[in-house]
Parts: sequence; C-alpha cells; structure tokens
Amino acid sequence: MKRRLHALSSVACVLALTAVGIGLAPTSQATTAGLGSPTTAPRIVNGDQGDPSRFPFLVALLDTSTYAKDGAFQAQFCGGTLTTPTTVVTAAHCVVDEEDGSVTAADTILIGFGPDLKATPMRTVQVALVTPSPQYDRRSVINDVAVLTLATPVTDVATLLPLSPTEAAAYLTPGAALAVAGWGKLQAAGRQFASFFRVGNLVLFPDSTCGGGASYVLNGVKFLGYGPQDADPASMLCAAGTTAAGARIDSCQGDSGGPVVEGTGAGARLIGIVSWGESCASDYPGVYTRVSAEYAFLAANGAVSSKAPTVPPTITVTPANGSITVGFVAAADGGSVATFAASATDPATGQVVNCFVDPPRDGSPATCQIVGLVNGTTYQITAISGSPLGNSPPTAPVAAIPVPVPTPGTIRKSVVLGGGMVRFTLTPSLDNGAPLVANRVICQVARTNGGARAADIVGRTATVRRLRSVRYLCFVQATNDHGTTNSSAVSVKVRG
Ligand code: 4AZ
Repeated sequence: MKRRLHALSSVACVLALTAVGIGLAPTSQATTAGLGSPTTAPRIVNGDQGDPSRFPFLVALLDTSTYAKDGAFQAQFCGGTLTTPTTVVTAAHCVVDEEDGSVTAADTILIGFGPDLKATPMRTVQVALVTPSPQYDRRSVINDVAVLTLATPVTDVATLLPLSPTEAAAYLTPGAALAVAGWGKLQAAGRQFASFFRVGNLVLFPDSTCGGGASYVLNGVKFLGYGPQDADPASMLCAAGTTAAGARIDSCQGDSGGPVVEGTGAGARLIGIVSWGESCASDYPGVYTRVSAEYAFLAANGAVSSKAPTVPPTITVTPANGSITVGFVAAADGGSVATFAASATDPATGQVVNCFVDPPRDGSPATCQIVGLVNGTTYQITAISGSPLGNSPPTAPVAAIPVPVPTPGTIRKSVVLGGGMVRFTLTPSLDNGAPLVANRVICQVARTNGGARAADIVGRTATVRRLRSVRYLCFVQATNDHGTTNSSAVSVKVRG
C-alpha cells in the first residue's frame, strides 16, 4: 500500500508515452541533474523548500487506510489544490484506475492540510465525491483533471482560483514564470520523497514544444519537445526550469495532481495540474493539465468560486493636476474581481467621472486615473470591486482636491473699526503640502467688483484699511505653488 498510487501515476505516464511509440530516451539516460552530485541537498527535483504562506491551498491526497496505519508520509499519493472551501482540484489519473478505468471510492481518500506530512496530527478532511473529467482519456492522458468534493467545508484556508479562458491569453505567454509544488520524488531515480513540500520555479514553454515537437533552450539548457502523438496543446501545458548551475527543475512522481501557479496575491491563478512527463528532470519538460481548457468542467462541478466580491477594495487617493489617481487592493474575501472602478463626484454639481482598471495578474495594486477634473474642487471618491457576478458595496467616500491648491480659511467675524478699517477674525488657511506664498483677505466694492483692498493675514486676524463707506464683499485668498483658492465671500457695510 505504500505510495500505492505513485506506481499507478508513473504507469500512466509510461503508457502515455509508449503507446504512441516515439523514440524517447530510455529512463536511465533521461535522468539528469543532481544525481551525480551527492553534495547538493535533495530537492523536488532541484526545487526548494516550500513557503507555506505562498501555498496555503496545496493539499495532500492520502490513502485512508494507509494513513490510519502508517501516517501521512506513507499515505500520500498525489497533490491537489483547494479552489473553493468545498473543492479540491487534482489530476484524473490520481483517482482513476489505469487498468479498468474505475474511479477511486471517496471514502478511501482523505485530504491532508499543512506543509509537512510528518507533522502529527495532520489536519484531514473527508471526501464526499470524486469526479474525474468525463473527457479524461487514460491512453492519451488528455483532460487529466478531477474534482474532489469535501464532506465538510474548509473556510479558514486561502483558496486558489483556476485560470479562466478569458484570462488565459494574458497568463499563458511563453516564458511566463510559474511555480509547481508538491511532496513528490526528489530525484527521478530511487524512491526518496519529500516530507515538507517543495517548490520548483518553472518557465512556461511554447505550445510548439507541447505537441509540435519543437525543442526549446532555457538559460542555455536544451529541452526536447513532445510531438503530436504525445502531447496535445489544447489540453496540456509544457514547463520546466533550470537552476543557476544549469540543472533541470521538474515535478516528479507523487507531485501529480498538485498545482502549477502563476501570479501572486489577488492575481494568483491555478494554471496547471501536474500530469505526466518523460521521467523527471529529463531532456523533456514536464506536462501539465491546461486548467483554462478545463474551466467549464471545473465550474460545472463547483470548483470555481462563483462568489461576487463582498468587501470593497482598499483605495489610495492621490490628487494631481486636473486628475485624481486611485490605487486599489482587492479584499481577500474569496470573491473574484474582474474590474476595479472608482468615481469622483462633485457634490456641488452632482457630476460624476469614473475610471476602470483590471486587477494586474502579479497581484500588485491596480491604479486608474480620473481625468477632466477641476483643480481646487473638492470631489468625493468612492470605489468598488466589480465582477460579472455582482459588485462589492462602495468604499466610504474619500474627499480629494485635484492639485494640492490651498484650502482658504473662512471669515468668522468682521468688526468695522471706523476710519475705513475692518478687522477680520479667521480660521487658518491650509497649505495642503505646498507652502503658502500668499494668504490674505480681499475686499471688493459689492456693486462694481472693483476698488479692491487687501491685507495679509497675521495669526488669525487681518485688518483691511482705506475702505470707502459702501458695501464690500470680502473673502480669503490663499496661494501656493499649485494655485490660488478663494473662500466664499461675506458682505460688510463700511462706515466712514
Ligand atoms: C508521475 O509519475 C509524474 N516530470 C509526474 C510528473 C512528471 C513525471 C511523472 C513530470 O506522477
């Protein structure tokens, strides 16, 4: 029973390749890097120790009875990915008998959570339903995907979204950086498995290597390609990595079913599932199920979050000249964000101006710029996370003024002193980050808007002199390097 399905997985791989009869190198020649260098620590094959915070969604498929007898390290037979609180996505070949096509009974599989198979006790959850893709073909290994439905939801572990067809073009560019994770063999030869999961940094190969037979050189290391009889680029991806020393990085037996991830943060996606390959770290890349091609199957079996964002994004608001730039970070509420939107409302006129941006796939903050705004006007900024399934509620409004012009103080009190003098008491003007170059009270003859007299504000007062005995409109005018802003005016009747 020890690592029972490892053997099955590797048989699946061998059959896939031999059935089509291309002249692949014998396994003994195909094994490569690291084998002759006992000084280097064992790796996934040439991977690194996993960072659990980067792969919370990585799960182990455990054989129930082996787990009871010998623990998780012996019972682990495949990897998987938690894509919703109730679904694990894995490879079909992990749960379909190679010989007769029978599907593994749900009660013989436990899902193990945690990075270390030798940690006791491992957190386990029972499986209620095992659903391999009806399009999975044991001979060609096309559509190598299955959904395991959990008996109880796991709500405290971060999930990973499967790549959707609409996102595929942006993610699946040859040369894209990927990571594969699992507890599989550390070397192609022998039976040395990882206890703590390992991660291999891979590069996505062109489709021409994955059914077109083209070879590919990565960092000076030449990889051979799979021909049309071996690999099907419609349902498979090819990928491999190299170490700085020129060794090949690959998944191996026991990694099957586990995730290939591209992107980080809100942009992270499950793009591949460990499926098969010509041995491990050989002259050939590893082959992975193309998740975006299985999206309809995954969605139909509940393995895609159908959740609209429920929590607004966190926003940063930066005023600029005639515009306001809004930065967005999606909330980690499990909702899938298709678009961020922000709007600026002028409360005085009710006018609204919007901007939109898609979340970047590297998980970095998205930004968009609301343009065509009037400098010095106070706008109210709100934002949402949007999706075809619905939008989050808006953020609380944040006030922003395009260009940091000053905010003038307001006139609190005016005292007519006689002799053509009026003394004003004011609230302070705000420089909004750029020092005031002028800050004064200006009085104009109300009837003509002429005859202006001004006085600098000193402390909280200003005394305007040489006024005539007429009605004036008086206001605060503050100026910094970005511009000048006037307060609203108060009416003052001057007597001589
Ligand atoms: C396997 O037997 C297997 N190098 C998984 C991945 C690869 C080869 C074999 C890719 O499960």
